Amino acid sequence: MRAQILQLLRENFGQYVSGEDLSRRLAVSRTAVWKHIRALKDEGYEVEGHSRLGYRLLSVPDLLLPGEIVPGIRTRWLGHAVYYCDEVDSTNSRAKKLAADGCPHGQIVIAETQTGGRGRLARGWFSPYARGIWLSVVLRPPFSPREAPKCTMLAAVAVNRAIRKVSGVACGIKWPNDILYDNRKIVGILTEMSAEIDAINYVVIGMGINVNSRAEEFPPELAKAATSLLIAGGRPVSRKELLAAVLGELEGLYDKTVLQGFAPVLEAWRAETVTLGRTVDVFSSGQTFSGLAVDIDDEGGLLVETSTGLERVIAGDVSVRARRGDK
Ligand code: BT5
Repeated sequence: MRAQILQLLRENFGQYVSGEDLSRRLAVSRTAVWKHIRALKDEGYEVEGHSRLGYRLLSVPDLLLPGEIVPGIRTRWLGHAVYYCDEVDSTNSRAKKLAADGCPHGQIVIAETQTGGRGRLARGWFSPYARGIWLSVVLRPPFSPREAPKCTMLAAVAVNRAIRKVSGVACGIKWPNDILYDNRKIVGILTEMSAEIDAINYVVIGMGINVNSRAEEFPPELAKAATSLLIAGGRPVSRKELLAAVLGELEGLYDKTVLQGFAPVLEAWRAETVTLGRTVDVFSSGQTFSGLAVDIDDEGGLLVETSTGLERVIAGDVSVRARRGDK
């Protein structure tokens, strides 16, 4: 009901729609209309009421409220079930609970801020209010559990494409789960899974995208390592548009992967990575070594040529050494 009222006000943006008209078209009492209007105002919609003329919408909040994002989502199945909250501990933790309770394939969880946003290995993720996209998607893929880590690569390619389309900012993917601009992190991805030996129950892909944070808003420990699309492109980016594009790209690439396997994802990943062909320092399972990142294998493992031979890295952190002339 609220969504329908909002839709009618939106269609007549800035113009009065009479309370009588709203109650007749939606077959509810004028008191019910008034209650929904009050709830919309509480959410941050600026609605002016006039005793004779009715209601008019003057501005919408810059939030990822379902009423704001649903009209822009053009997918077939991804993001049709939306769990939105103003604040949550972690969208990934919430998505895992929803998945365990049987939520549909394609469910998404979005929050304006996270109080306990997570990276890998219990690291934190800085998630300031309404400045980024803090998003988790629940998938129930037919892949074998061994293939699940490649969902991170799938998401990285999809997010990178969406960023380029919506903001024009060209970023690079760093193995295994970051998107960088100017060697600073703009996106982090965290894939978590519940599986039996031979089948996946669900995969939750969490994506943190720094969209409109200003440089001075990052905490000191991230000041040199993190950036946002606003800083990179020099202008604010619509979170709503970017979210819709991320979901569109993700759905397209996922559907293709179900039909064709991960080869197209790996190929796209290779074309968009900043890791291959570079000297890297690897920190993996308590080991540290350096070498030339030469390729990824079919499982998404990173192949690094060291002075003692070829090493295969399946998990860990990699830092890409700056080249002479890099900023
Ligand atoms: C990641 O881990 O990069 C995965 C981050 C995933 C975050 C999303 S947000 C929605 C969903 N819900 C969650 O709870 N998580 C996901 P990792 O590679 O381990 O990197 C973590 C490190 O990145 C931290 O230790 C910081 O150094 C750095 N970091 C933290 N917040 C950042 C930010 N906003 N931008 C850039 N770097 C950040």
